[in-house]
Amino acid sequence: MTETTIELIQNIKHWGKSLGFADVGITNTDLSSYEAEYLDWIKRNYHGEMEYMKRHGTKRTRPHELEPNTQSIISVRLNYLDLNAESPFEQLHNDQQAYISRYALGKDYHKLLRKRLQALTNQISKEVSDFQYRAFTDSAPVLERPIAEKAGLGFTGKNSLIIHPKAGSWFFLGELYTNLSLPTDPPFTKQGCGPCTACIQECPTNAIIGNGVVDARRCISYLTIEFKGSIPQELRPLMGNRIYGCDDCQLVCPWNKFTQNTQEQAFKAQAYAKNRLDNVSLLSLWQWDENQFLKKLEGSPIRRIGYHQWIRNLAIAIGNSQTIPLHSALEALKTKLHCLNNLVDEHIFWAIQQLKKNHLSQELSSPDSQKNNKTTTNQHSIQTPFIASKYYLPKN
Ligand code: B12
Ligand code: SF4
Ligand code: SF4
Repeated sequence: MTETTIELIQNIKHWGKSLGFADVGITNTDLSSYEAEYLDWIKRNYHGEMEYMKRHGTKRTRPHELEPNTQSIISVRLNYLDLNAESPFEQLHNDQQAYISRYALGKDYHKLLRKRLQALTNQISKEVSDFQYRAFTDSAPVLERPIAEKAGLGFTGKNSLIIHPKAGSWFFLGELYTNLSLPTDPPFTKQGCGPCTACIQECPTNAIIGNGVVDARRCISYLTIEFKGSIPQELRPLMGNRIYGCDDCQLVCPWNKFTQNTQEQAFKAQAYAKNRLDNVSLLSLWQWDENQFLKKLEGSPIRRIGYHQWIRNLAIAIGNSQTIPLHSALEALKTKLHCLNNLVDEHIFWAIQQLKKNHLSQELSSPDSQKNNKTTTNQHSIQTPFIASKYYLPKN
Protein backbone atom coordinates (compact mmCIF):
# COMPACT_ATOMS: atom_id res chain seq x y z
CA MET A 1 0.00 0.00 0.00
CA THR A 2 1.48 3.34 -1.02
CA GLU A 3 1.64 6.30 1.31
CA THR A 4 -0.74 8.18 -0.97
CA THR A 5 -3.33 5.40 -0.61
CA ILE A 6 -2.96 5.33 3.17
CA GLU A 7 -3.39 9.08 3.26
CA LEU A 8 -6.42 8.90 0.96
CA ILE A 9 -8.30 6.36 3.07
CA GLN A 10 -7.46 8.29 6.25
CA ASN A 11 -8.81 11.40 4.58
CA ILE A 12 -11.98 9.66 3.37
CA LYS A 13 -12.72 8.55 6.94
CA HIS A 14 -11.89 11.95 8.35
CA TRP A 15 -14.07 13.78 5.80
CA GLY A 16 -16.90 11.32 6.34
CA LYS A 17 -16.88 11.88 10.07
CA SER A 18 -16.66 15.67 9.65
CA LEU A 19 -19.75 15.42 7.49
CA GLY A 20 -21.61 13.78 10.39
CA PHE A 21 -21.31 10.07 9.58
CA ALA A 22 -20.80 8.08 12.75
CA ASP A 23 -18.56 5.62 10.94
CA VAL A 24 -17.02 4.98 7.54
CA GLY A 25 -15.69 1.59 6.36
CA ILE A 26 -14.32 0.22 3.12
CA THR A 27 -14.84 -3.18 1.54
CA ASN A 28 -14.56 -4.96 -1.81
CA THR A 29 -17.33 -6.25 -4.07
CA ASP A 30 -17.26 -9.92 -3.11
CA LEU A 31 -20.64 -10.65 -1.52
CA SER A 32 -20.68 -14.27 -2.67
CA SER A 33 -20.93 -15.65 0.85
CA TYR A 34 -24.31 -13.89 1.26
CA GLU A 35 -25.79 -14.87 -2.09
CA ALA A 36 -27.28 -18.26 -1.22
CA GLU A 37 -29.03 -16.85 1.87
CA TYR A 38 -30.39 -13.92 -0.08
CA LEU A 39 -31.76 -16.05 -2.93
CA ASP A 40 -33.25 -18.48 -0.44
CA TRP A 41 -35.05 -15.58 1.26
CA ILE A 42 -36.59 -14.64 -2.08
CA LYS A 43 -37.40 -18.26 -2.95
CA ARG A 44 -39.32 -18.63 0.29
CA ASN A 45 -41.33 -15.50 -0.61
CA TYR A 46 -40.28 -13.75 2.58
CA HIS A 47 -40.23 -10.52 0.57
CA GLY A 48 -44.03 -10.71 0.18
CA GLU A 49 -45.21 -8.15 -2.35
CA MET A 50 -41.96 -6.18 -2.47
CA GLU A 51 -41.47 -7.09 -6.12
CA TYR A 52 -38.43 -4.81 -6.34
CA MET A 53 -36.59 -7.24 -4.06
CA LYS A 54 -37.03 -10.03 -6.58
CA ARG A 55 -36.82 -8.06 -9.81
CA HIS A 56 -33.09 -7.44 -9.84
CA GLY A 57 -31.90 -11.04 -9.54
CA THR A 58 -28.24 -11.18 -8.55
CA LYS A 59 -27.62 -7.44 -8.96
CA ARG A 60 -27.74 -7.10 -5.17
CA THR A 61 -25.18 -9.75 -4.45
CA ARG A 62 -22.93 -8.93 -7.42
CA PRO A 63 -22.17 -5.20 -7.39
CA HIS A 64 -20.52 -5.38 -10.85
CA GLU A 65 -23.86 -6.26 -12.39
CA LEU A 66 -25.22 -2.95 -11.11
CA GLU A 67 -22.10 -0.82 -11.72
CA PRO A 68 -19.48 -2.58 -13.85
CA ASN A 69 -16.55 -0.36 -12.82
CA THR A 70 -16.96 -0.88 -9.10
CA GLN A 71 -13.74 -1.86 -7.33
CA SER A 72 -14.44 -0.79 -3.75
CA ILE A 73 -17.45 0.13 -1.66
CA ILE A 74 -17.39 2.87 0.96
CA SER A 75 -20.04 2.12 3.58
CA VAL A 76 -21.29 4.75 6.03
CA ARG A 77 -23.69 4.89 8.95
CA LEU A 78 -25.68 7.82 10.29
CA ASN A 79 -27.34 7.79 13.72
CA TYR A 80 -31.03 8.69 13.76
CA LEU A 81 -32.39 8.11 17.24
CA ASP A 82 -33.56 11.24 19.04
CA LEU A 83 -32.98 10.44 22.69
CA ASN A 84 -34.90 13.56 23.70
CA ALA A 85 -38.10 12.36 22.07
CA GLU A 86 -40.95 11.07 24.24
CA SER A 87 -40.31 7.61 25.62
CA PRO A 88 -41.20 4.92 23.05
CA PHE A 89 -42.03 2.68 25.97
CA GLU A 90 -44.76 5.05 27.23
CA GLN A 91 -46.22 5.53 23.75
CA LEU A 92 -46.44 1.78 23.15
CA HIS A 93 -48.12 1.24 26.50
CA ASN A 94 -50.73 3.94 25.96
CA ASP A 95 -53.17 2.58 23.40
CA GLN A 96 -54.81 5.97 22.85
CA GLN A 97 -51.52 7.18 21.43
CA ALA A 98 -50.05 6.47 17.99
CA TYR A 99 -46.71 4.70 17.85
CA ILE A 100 -44.59 5.88 14.93
CA SER A 101 -41.28 4.26 14.21
CA ARG A 102 -38.39 6.32 15.58
CA TYR A 103 -36.76 6.73 12.19
CA ALA A 104 -39.83 8.58 10.94
CA LEU A 105 -40.25 11.14 13.73
CA GLY A 106 -38.24 13.70 11.75
CA LYS A 107 -37.55 14.39 8.08
CA ASP A 108 -36.96 11.77 5.39
CA TYR A 109 -33.42 10.42 5.51
CA HIS A 110 -33.01 9.54 1.82
CA LYS A 111 -32.31 13.07 0.59
CA LEU A 112 -30.20 14.03 3.58
CA LEU A 113 -27.99 10.96 3.40
CA ARG A 114 -27.59 11.25 -0.37
CA LYS A 115 -26.52 14.90 -0.02
CA ARG A 116 -23.93 13.96 2.59
CA LEU A 117 -22.59 11.21 0.36
CA GLN A 118 -22.44 13.72 -2.47
CA ALA A 119 -20.43 16.09 -0.25
CA LEU A 120 -18.03 13.26 0.52
CA THR A 121 -17.56 12.53 -3.19
CA ASN A 122 -16.84 16.23 -3.81
CA GLN A 123 -13.98 16.06 -1.33
CA ILE A 124 -12.60 12.87 -2.88
CA SER A 125 -12.85 14.32 -6.40
CA LYS A 126 -10.57 17.17 -5.34
CA GLU A 127 -7.83 14.65 -4.48
CA VAL A 128 -8.34 11.96 -7.11
CA SER A 129 -8.55 12.83 -10.79
CA ASP A 130 -10.39 9.81 -12.25
CA PHE A 131 -12.87 9.20 -9.47
CA GLN A 132 -16.17 7.61 -10.52
CA TYR A 133 -18.88 6.70 -8.10
CA ARG A 134 -22.55 6.06 -7.47
CA ALA A 135 -24.22 6.87 -4.15
CA PHE A 136 -26.95 4.76 -2.57
CA THR A 137 -29.15 4.65 0.46
CA ASP A 138 -32.06 2.26 0.52
CA SER A 139 -32.72 3.25 -3.07
CA ALA A 140 -31.30 0.58 -5.38
CA PRO A 141 -30.56 -3.14 -5.52
CA VAL A 142 -27.73 -2.96 -2.99
CA LEU A 143 -27.18 -5.43 -0.15
CA GLU A 144 -26.55 -2.72 2.40
CA ARG A 145 -26.29 -4.77 5.58
CA PRO A 146 -23.83 -7.40 4.35
CA ILE A 147 -21.75 -4.57 2.85
CA ALA A 148 -21.74 -2.77 6.20
CA GLU A 149 -20.80 -5.96 8.03
CA LYS A 150 -17.94 -6.61 5.62
CA ALA A 151 -16.76 -3.00 5.92
CA GLY A 152 -16.51 -3.37 9.70
CA LEU A 153 -19.51 -1.21 10.66
CA GLY A 154 -21.12 -3.85 12.86
CA PHE A 155 -22.32 -7.44 13.09
CA THR A 156 -25.64 -8.86 11.87
CA GLY A 157 -27.93 -9.34 14.85
CA LYS A 158 -30.53 -12.07 15.09
CA ASN A 159 -33.06 -9.34 14.28
CA SER A 160 -31.13 -9.01 10.97
CA LEU A 161 -30.05 -5.43 11.72
CA ILE A 162 -26.47 -4.22 11.77
CA ILE A 163 -25.41 -3.63 15.36
CA HIS A 164 -22.25 -1.90 16.53
CA PRO A 165 -21.20 -3.03 20.00
CA LYS A 166 -20.49 0.57 20.96
CA ALA A 167 -23.47 2.19 19.24
CA GLY A 168 -26.37 -0.26 18.96
CA SER A 169 -28.46 -0.35 15.77
CA TRP A 170 -30.37 2.94 15.47
CA PHE A 171 -28.58 4.15 12.35
CA PHE A 172 -29.13 4.31 8.60
CA LEU A 173 -26.71 2.87 6.09
CA GLY A 174 -25.45 4.39 2.85
CA GLU A 175 -22.81 3.44 0.28
CA LEU A 176 -20.56 4.73 -2.44
CA TYR A 177 -19.71 2.25 -5.19
CA THR A 178 -16.40 3.53 -6.58
CA ASN A 179 -13.90 2.73 -9.31
CA LEU A 180 -11.04 3.23 -6.81
CA SER A 181 -9.25 0.15 -5.67
CA LEU A 182 -8.89 0.80 -1.95
CA PRO A 183 -7.58 -1.41 0.85
CA THR A 184 -10.43 -2.99 2.81
CA ASP A 185 -11.24 -2.71 6.48
CA PRO A 186 -11.44 -5.88 8.56
CA PRO A 187 -15.01 -7.25 8.58
CA PHE A 188 -16.95 -7.91 11.74
CA THR A 189 -16.40 -11.59 12.29
CA LYS A 190 -17.76 -11.96 15.81
CA GLN A 191 -21.54 -12.28 15.96
CA GLY A 192 -22.39 -10.46 19.19
CA CYS A 193 -25.79 -11.86 20.17
CA GLY A 194 -24.50 -14.76 22.24
CA PRO A 195 -27.36 -16.70 23.84
CA CYS A 196 -29.76 -13.72 23.74
CA THR A 197 -32.98 -14.27 21.77
CA ALA A 198 -34.96 -11.27 23.05
CA CYS A 199 -35.86 -9.91 19.60
CA ILE A 200 -37.08 -13.30 18.38
CA GLN A 201 -39.22 -13.83 21.46
CA GLU A 202 -40.55 -10.30 21.71
CA CYS A 203 -41.39 -9.58 18.09
CA PRO A 204 -45.14 -8.89 18.34
CA THR A 205 -45.99 -10.91 15.20
CA ASN A 206 -43.30 -13.62 15.34
CA ALA A 207 -41.76 -12.28 12.16
CA ILE A 208 -38.19 -13.23 13.07
CA ILE A 209 -38.12 -16.85 12.15
CA GLY A 210 -34.48 -17.65 12.73
CA ASN A 211 -31.07 -16.11 13.28
CA GLY A 212 -31.07 -12.98 11.16
CA VAL A 213 -34.00 -14.05 9.00
CA VAL A 214 -37.17 -11.98 8.93
CA ASP A 215 -40.33 -13.05 7.12
CA ALA A 216 -41.35 -9.61 5.92
CA ARG A 217 -44.94 -10.76 5.39
CA ARG A 218 -45.40 -10.92 9.16
CA CYS A 219 -43.32 -7.84 10.00
CA ILE A 220 -45.29 -4.77 11.15
CA SER A 221 -42.85 -2.54 9.34
CA TYR A 222 -43.74 -4.26 6.06
CA LEU A 223 -47.45 -4.42 6.82
CA THR A 224 -47.78 -0.73 7.70
CA ILE A 225 -45.32 0.75 5.17
CA GLU A 226 -44.73 -1.53 2.19
CA PHE A 227 -47.90 -3.57 1.96
CA LYS A 228 -50.79 -1.96 0.15
CA GLY A 229 -53.50 -4.60 0.56
CA SER A 230 -55.74 -6.02 3.21
CA ILE A 231 -53.72 -6.77 6.33
CA PRO A 232 -54.22 -10.41 7.40
CA GLN A 233 -56.89 -10.44 10.10
CA GLU A 234 -54.92 -12.66 12.47
CA LEU A 235 -52.06 -10.11 12.55
CA ARG A 236 -54.19 -7.01 13.12
CA PRO A 237 -54.74 -7.42 16.88
CA LEU A 238 -51.00 -7.99 17.33
CA MET A 239 -50.08 -4.66 15.75
CA GLY A 240 -51.38 -2.70 18.73
CA ASN A 241 -50.98 1.04 18.20
CA ARG A 242 -48.02 0.77 15.77
CA ILE A 243 -49.26 2.78 12.80
CA TYR A 244 -46.03 3.32 10.86
CA GLY A 245 -43.11 0.92 11.13
CA CYS A 246 -42.08 -0.99 14.20
CA ASP A 247 -39.09 -0.80 16.52
CA ASP A 248 -39.62 -3.58 19.02
CA CYS A 249 -36.71 -5.74 17.85
CA GLN A 250 -34.42 -2.77 18.47
CA LEU A 251 -36.06 -1.58 21.67
CA VAL A 252 -35.52 -4.96 23.34
CA CYS A 253 -31.94 -5.33 22.13
CA PRO A 254 -29.44 -4.96 24.99
CA TRP A 255 -26.81 -3.50 22.63
CA ASN A 256 -29.01 -0.43 22.32
CA LYS A 257 -27.97 0.62 25.82
CA PHE A 258 -25.05 2.10 23.90
CA THR A 259 -27.11 4.08 21.38
CA GLN A 260 -25.62 7.40 20.37
CA ASN A 261 -27.98 10.37 20.15
CA THR A 262 -28.48 11.72 16.63
CA GLN A 263 -26.67 14.94 15.83
CA GLU A 264 -29.05 15.69 12.97
CA GLN A 265 -31.68 18.34 13.70
CA ALA A 266 -33.68 16.98 10.75
CA PHE A 267 -34.15 13.58 12.46
CA LYS A 268 -35.38 15.02 15.75
CA ALA A 269 -39.04 14.98 16.71
CA GLN A 270 -38.66 18.74 17.02
CA ALA A 271 -38.48 18.89 13.20
CA TYR A 272 -42.30 18.64 13.34
CA ALA A 273 -42.66 21.06 16.21
CA LYS A 274 -46.28 21.91 15.37
CA ASN A 275 -47.38 18.27 15.12
CA ARG A 276 -44.87 16.27 17.07
CA LEU A 277 -45.14 12.65 16.04
CA ASP A 278 -43.60 11.23 19.22
CA ASN A 279 -46.57 12.24 21.36
CA VAL A 280 -49.79 12.23 19.42
CA SER A 281 -53.15 10.56 19.90
CA LEU A 282 -54.74 8.18 17.41
CA LEU A 283 -57.95 10.19 17.31
CA SER A 284 -56.22 13.46 16.53
CA LEU A 285 -54.39 11.86 13.57
CA TRP A 286 -57.63 10.23 12.45
CA GLN A 287 -59.20 13.67 12.07
CA TRP A 288 -56.70 14.81 9.43
CA ASP A 289 -58.11 14.97 5.94
CA GLU A 290 -55.92 14.19 2.95
CA ASN A 291 -54.75 17.79 2.52
CA GLN A 292 -53.76 18.03 6.14
CA PHE A 293 -51.96 14.69 5.88
CA LEU A 294 -49.92 15.99 2.95
CA LYS A 295 -49.30 19.40 4.42
CA LYS A 296 -48.49 18.48 7.98
CA LEU A 297 -46.17 15.69 6.87
CA GLU A 298 -44.24 17.64 4.26
CA GLY A 299 -40.72 16.21 4.06
CA SER A 300 -41.62 13.17 6.17
CA PRO A 301 -41.04 9.59 4.97
CA ILE A 302 -44.59 8.81 6.12
CA ARG A 303 -46.07 10.73 3.20
CA ARG A 304 -44.85 7.96 0.88
CA ILE A 305 -47.53 5.52 2.06
CA GLY A 306 -50.34 7.84 1.02
CA TYR A 307 -53.49 8.85 2.84
CA HIS A 308 -55.52 5.67 2.27
CA GLN A 309 -52.87 3.43 3.74
CA TRP A 310 -52.40 5.87 6.64
CA ILE A 311 -56.12 5.67 7.45
CA ARG A 312 -56.06 1.87 7.03
CA ASN A 313 -53.27 1.65 9.65
CA LEU A 314 -55.00 4.08 12.01
CA ALA A 315 -58.27 2.14 11.77
CA ILE A 316 -56.53 -1.01 12.99
CA ALA A 317 -54.87 0.83 15.89
CA ILE A 318 -58.16 2.45 16.95
CA GLY A 319 -59.84 -0.97 16.71
CA ASN A 320 -57.16 -2.35 19.01
CA SER A 321 -57.52 0.35 21.66
CA GLN A 322 -59.12 -0.76 24.88
CA THR A 323 -59.01 2.61 26.61
CA ILE A 324 -60.44 5.06 24.07
CA PRO A 325 -64.08 5.43 25.21
CA LEU A 326 -66.18 3.14 22.99
CA HIS A 327 -68.55 5.90 21.99
CA SER A 328 -65.75 8.27 20.83
CA ALA A 329 -63.94 5.53 18.92
CA LEU A 330 -67.08 4.37 17.09
CA GLU A 331 -68.15 7.92 16.27
CA ALA A 332 -64.74 8.71 14.85
CA LEU A 333 -64.51 5.54 12.79
CA LYS A 334 -67.92 6.12 11.22
CA THR A 335 -66.91 9.58 9.96
CA LYS A 336 -64.62 8.00 7.38
CA LEU A 337 -66.82 5.11 6.29
CA HIS A 338 -67.67 5.14 2.55
CA CYS A 339 -65.34 8.11 1.99
CA LEU A 340 -62.15 6.55 0.62
CA ASN A 341 -62.23 3.05 -0.87
CA ASN A 342 -63.38 -0.51 -0.18
CA LEU A 343 -60.09 -1.51 1.35
CA VAL A 344 -60.25 1.26 3.93
CA ASP A 345 -63.93 0.50 4.62
CA GLU A 346 -63.10 -3.15 5.24
CA HIS A 347 -60.53 -2.13 7.89
CA ILE A 348 -62.96 0.33 9.47
CA PHE A 349 -65.65 -2.38 9.72
CA TRP A 350 -63.11 -4.70 11.26
CA ALA A 351 -62.14 -2.01 13.80
CA ILE A 352 -65.79 -1.45 14.76
CA GLN A 353 -66.30 -5.18 15.31
CA GLN A 354 -63.06 -5.46 17.25
CA LEU A 355 -64.01 -2.60 19.57
CA LYS A 356 -67.42 -4.08 20.25
CA LYS A 357 -65.95 -7.52 20.89
CA ASN A 358 -63.31 -6.19 23.25
CA HIS A 359 -65.73 -3.98 25.16
CA LEU A 360 -68.13 -6.89 25.53
CA SER A 361 -65.29 -9.00 26.90
CA GLN A 362 -64.35 -6.23 29.32
CA GLU A 363 -67.93 -5.98 30.55
CA LEU A 364 -68.18 -9.70 30.97
CA SER A 365 -64.96 -9.84 32.91
CA SER A 366 -65.84 -6.91 35.23
CA PRO A 367 -66.06 -7.99 38.89
CA ASP A 368 -69.88 -7.55 38.92
CA SER A 369 -70.50 -9.73 35.93
CA GLN A 370 -67.99 -12.30 37.17
CA LYS A 371 -70.06 -12.66 40.33
CA ASN A 372 -73.11 -13.34 38.19
CA ASN A 373 -71.62 -15.55 35.54
CA LYS A 374 -68.22 -17.08 36.07
CA THR A 375 -68.19 -19.27 33.01
CA THR A 376 -68.79 -16.70 30.24
CA THR A 377 -65.70 -14.64 31.10
CA ASN A 378 -63.39 -17.39 29.92
CA GLN A 379 -65.15 -17.70 26.61
CA HIS A 380 -64.43 -14.06 25.67
CA SER A 381 -60.78 -13.44 26.41
CA ILE A 382 -59.44 -10.12 25.10
CA GLN A 383 -56.69 -10.38 22.51
CA THR A 384 -54.10 -8.01 23.89
CA PRO A 385 -51.39 -6.74 21.55
CA PHE A 386 -48.02 -7.95 22.66
CA ILE A 387 -45.87 -5.26 24.30
CA ALA A 388 -42.52 -6.14 25.80
CA SER A 389 -41.97 -5.10 29.40
CA LYS A 390 -38.26 -4.39 29.20
CA TYR A 391 -36.57 -2.04 26.77
CA TYR A 392 -32.98 -0.90 26.51
CA LEU A 393 -32.13 2.70 25.82
CA PRO A 394 -29.40 4.82 27.35
CA LYS A 395 -30.41 6.87 30.39
CA ASN A 396 -30.80 10.45 29.29
C1 B12 B 1 -36.49 -4.91 2.32
C2 B12 B 1 -36.12 -4.11 3.55
C3 B12 B 1 -36.95 -4.22 4.64
C4 B12 B 1 -38.08 -5.25 4.72
C5 B12 B 1 -37.47 -6.63 5.01
C6 B12 B 1 -36.51 -6.64 6.21
C7 B12 B 1 -35.44 -7.70 6.19
N1 B12 B 1 -35.03 -8.11 7.36
O1 B12 B 1 -34.96 -8.09 5.15
C8 B12 B 1 -38.96 -4.65 5.86
C9 B12 B 1 -40.02 -3.77 5.25
C10 B12 B 1 -39.63 -5.66 6.76
C11 B12 B 1 -37.93 -3.77 6.58
C12 B12 B 1 -38.08 -3.38 7.89
C13 B12 B 1 -37.15 -2.59 8.57
N2 B12 B 1 -36.09 -1.95 8.04
CO1 B12 B 1 -35.49 -2.23 6.21
N3 B12 B 1 -34.71 -2.48 4.53
C14 B12 B 1 -34.98 -3.29 3.55
C15 B12 B 1 -33.95 -3.16 2.43
C16 B12 B 1 -34.55 -2.29 1.31
C17 B12 B 1 -33.44 -4.47 1.86
C18 B12 B 1 -33.04 -5.51 2.92
C19 B12 B 1 -32.75 -6.86 2.31
O2 B12 B 1 -32.02 -6.96 1.36
N4 B12 B 1 -33.40 -7.90 2.85
C20 B12 B 1 -33.22 -9.25 2.39
C21 B12 B 1 -32.42 -10.02 3.42
C22 B12 B 1 -32.26 -11.48 3.05
O3 B12 B 1 -31.17 -9.41 3.38
P1 B12 B 1 -30.44 -8.95 4.74
O4 B12 B 1 -31.34 -8.85 5.88
O5 B12 B 1 -29.63 -7.77 4.42
O6 B12 B 1 -29.73 -10.32 5.00
C23 B12 B 1 -28.40 -10.60 4.88
C24 B12 B 1 -27.76 -10.79 6.25
O7 B12 B 1 -28.75 -10.70 7.28
C25 B12 B 1 -27.11 -12.16 6.14
N5 B12 B 1 -27.68 -13.12 7.08
C26 B12 B 1 -28.79 -13.79 6.90
N6 B12 B 1 -28.98 -14.58 7.93
C27 B12 B 1 -27.96 -14.40 8.80
C28 B12 B 1 -27.72 -14.96 10.05
C29 B12 B 1 -26.59 -14.56 10.78
C30 B12 B 1 -26.39 -15.09 12.13
C31 B12 B 1 -25.71 -13.63 10.19
C32 B12 B 1 -24.51 -13.22 10.93
C33 B12 B 1 -25.98 -13.09 8.92
C34 B12 B 1 -27.11 -13.47 8.26
O8 B12 B 1 -27.29 -12.65 4.83
C35 B12 B 1 -28.33 -11.95 4.19
C36 B12 B 1 -28.06 -11.73 2.73
O9 B12 B 1 -27.93 -12.80 2.04
C37 B12 B 1 -32.78 -2.40 3.17
C38 B12 B 1 -31.99 -1.43 2.32
C39 B12 B 1 -31.06 -2.18 1.39
N7 B12 B 1 -31.07 -1.85 0.14
O10 B12 B 1 -30.35 -3.08 1.83
C40 B12 B 1 -33.51 -1.68 4.35
C41 B12 B 1 -32.79 -1.64 5.70
C42 B12 B 1 -32.24 -3.00 5.95
N8 B12 B 1 -33.88 -1.37 6.64
C43 B12 B 1 -33.53 -0.65 7.65
C44 B12 B 1 -34.39 -0.34 8.74
C45 B12 B 1 -33.95 0.79 9.67
C46 B12 B 1 -35.59 -1.05 8.94
C47 B12 B 1 -36.53 -0.98 10.17
C48 B12 B 1 -35.83 -0.80 11.50
C49 B12 B 1 -37.54 0.18 9.92
C50 B12 B 1 -38.64 0.30 10.97
N9 B12 B 1 -38.37 0.82 12.14
O11 B12 B 1 -39.77 -0.05 10.72
C51 B12 B 1 -37.27 -2.34 10.05
C52 B12 B 1 -36.52 -3.45 10.81
C53 B12 B 1 -37.11 -4.82 10.61
C54 B12 B 1 -36.06 -5.92 10.65
N10 B12 B 1 -35.87 -6.56 11.79
O12 B12 B 1 -35.41 -6.17 9.62
C55 B12 B 1 -32.07 -0.23 7.57
C56 B12 B 1 -31.24 -1.07 8.56
C57 B12 B 1 -30.11 -0.33 9.27
C58 B12 B 1 -29.36 -1.26 10.22
N11 B12 B 1 -28.88 -0.73 11.32
O13 B12 B 1 -29.21 -2.43 9.98
C59 B12 B 1 -31.76 -0.49 6.03
C60 B12 B 1 -30.33 -0.93 5.75
C61 B12 B 1 -32.08 0.82 5.28
C62 B12 B 1 -30.99 1.85 5.42
N12 B12 B 1 -30.41 2.32 4.32
O14 B12 B 1 -30.61 2.27 6.48
N13 B12 B 1 -36.88 -3.48 5.78
S1 SF4 C 1 -39.81 -4.57 13.13
FE1 SF4 C 1 -41.34 -5.33 14.63
S2 SF4 C 1 -42.56 -6.85 13.56
FE2 SF4 C 1 -40.70 -6.48 12.32
S3 SF4 C 1 -39.24 -8.03 13.00
FE3 SF4 C 1 -38.86 -6.24 14.27
S4 SF4 C 1 -40.15 -6.53 16.09
FE4 SF4 C 1 -40.89 -7.94 14.52
S1 SF4 D 1 -32.09 -8.66 20.97
FE1 SF4 D 1 -30.50 -10.15 21.51
S2 SF4 D 1 -30.63 -11.68 19.88
FE2 SF4 D 1 -31.72 -9.89 19.13
S3 SF4 D 1 -30.21 -8.75 17.96
FE3 SF4 D 1 -30.16 -7.93 20.05
S4 SF4 D 1 -28.54 -9.11 21.10
FE4 SF4 D 1 -29.08 -10.20 19.23
